[in-house]
Amino acid sequence: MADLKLTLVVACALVDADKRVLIAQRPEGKTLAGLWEFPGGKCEPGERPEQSLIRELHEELGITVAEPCLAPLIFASYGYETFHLLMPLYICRRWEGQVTPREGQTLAWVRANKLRDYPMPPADIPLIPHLIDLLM
Ligand code: 9L3
Ligand code: MG
Repeated sequence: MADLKLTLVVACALVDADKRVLIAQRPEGKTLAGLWEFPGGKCEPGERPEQSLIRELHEELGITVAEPCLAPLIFASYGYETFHLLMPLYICRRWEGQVTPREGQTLAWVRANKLRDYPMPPADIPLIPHLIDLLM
């Protein structure tokens, strides 16, 4: 297999008081439009992954997360045609501000054992059992 560019993307499972997880449906015009994902995005050069995730959560959802509230759970790894995606999933149970879709996404709070009802990008799907183990 050809050497693919490694892309680090960070993602977060926000968990509410009822142990439901936030997923976001990628809007029209973006890659993977229509699929439901754990919110997050690309880690920019020079950013630590936690800083990227805090930035992405603020940009996409309007919330403020303190770094100690991010706990790493598991890494996803997926080979797309043109790049190799490496994606740590963090859990976050505390944040400030109201979760608001700021980029045209549709949001859903879902129990971990119902996540499979939502079509997800291939990188996100193997993360589901880890959330079920943690939350159910
Ligand atoms: N991606 C997959 N699952 C996720 C996230 C946040 C991102 N949970 C993929 C979609 C894109 C790439 O990573 O191919 C970069 O994400 P974005 O910057 O378009 O959100
Ligand atoms: Mg994103």
